[in-house]
Amino acid sequence: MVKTTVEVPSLSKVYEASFHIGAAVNVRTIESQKDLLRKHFNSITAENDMKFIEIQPVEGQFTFEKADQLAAFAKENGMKMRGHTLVWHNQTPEWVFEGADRETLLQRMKEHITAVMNRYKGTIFCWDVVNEAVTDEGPELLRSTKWLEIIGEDYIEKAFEFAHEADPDALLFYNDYNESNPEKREKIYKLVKSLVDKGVPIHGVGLQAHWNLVNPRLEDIRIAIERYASLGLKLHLTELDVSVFNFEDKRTDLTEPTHKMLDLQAERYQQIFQLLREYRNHITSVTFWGAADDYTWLSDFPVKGRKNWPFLFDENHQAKESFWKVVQY
Ligand code: HAH
Repeated sequence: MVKTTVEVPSLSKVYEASFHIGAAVNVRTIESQKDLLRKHFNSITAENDMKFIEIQPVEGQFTFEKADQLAAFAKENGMKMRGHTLVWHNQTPEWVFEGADRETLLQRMKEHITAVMNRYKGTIFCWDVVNEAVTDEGPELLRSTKWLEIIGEDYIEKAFEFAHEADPDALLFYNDYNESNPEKREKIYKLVKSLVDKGVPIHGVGLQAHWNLVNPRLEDIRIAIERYASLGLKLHLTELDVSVFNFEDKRTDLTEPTHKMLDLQAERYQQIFQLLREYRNHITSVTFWGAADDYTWLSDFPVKGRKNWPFLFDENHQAKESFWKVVQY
């Protein structure tokens, strides 16, 4: 039997007692996915529109228009909003680093953080203050970036201090991907622990959770959750998606997901959410990096133009098998 819309429960209501359910959005999807977002999600994150290059493309010229539209959408619909992101090596304009010594760059960092956080005070309850500062492999802990090169290792704690000064009520997160990989997990742990030990105002770890049908292993996800939770910080899944392509799957010709993919995805989502429910005392927010399969960044990453179907809702915003496995437990 075909399930009709009325019988579909609200995802965020089902999870109300456990954690917020979020979606990454942009100015197009708050229109095209409006009904779906309102029904199933009680939190949003700007996919791109609050990144440095979008908000301050030229020094001192703040372009808040798109970010404002997203913040207004959150307010109108009584949704929470996560802020993404203040200090990152990507999507940051060149001018930020041009001719900068340590003091100049710290000043530019502070001005940006203060302006952006002030504007969304009261709307945005938490910020990914620093994104992806840790290396994926090799002996170095910190990724080689202009922030590190020009300011030095304390650029991370400075970012958190500026953020805390700008909005003392905001929850401040360190956010990263490959967060469940054992080698990178220990690096992230080490970095965050050093911040906590120094008394830096940090309140949570964001696990991006860009996962696929088999990787990372469920057991590695569990260990990562326990490891980060042992620091006494809140955990958010900040960018969850489950790619239907495993690393070795090189097909580029699919116009729809195979039945096998969708079955495996449903089973995977079931296992993931069962695990997340187990850790609901630590995990307070679970955000998908999109809402439905009609729009996902994965259709351009890592293979440009290869369509992907990573969410609980299909291209027509209908509940997939994965959805039912997540809400029926
Ligand atoms: C995330 N990086 C970013 O946090 C987010 O801002 C962006 O929209 C999409 C994904 C994940 C990532 C990457 O950008 C490059 C390599 C690996 C992982």
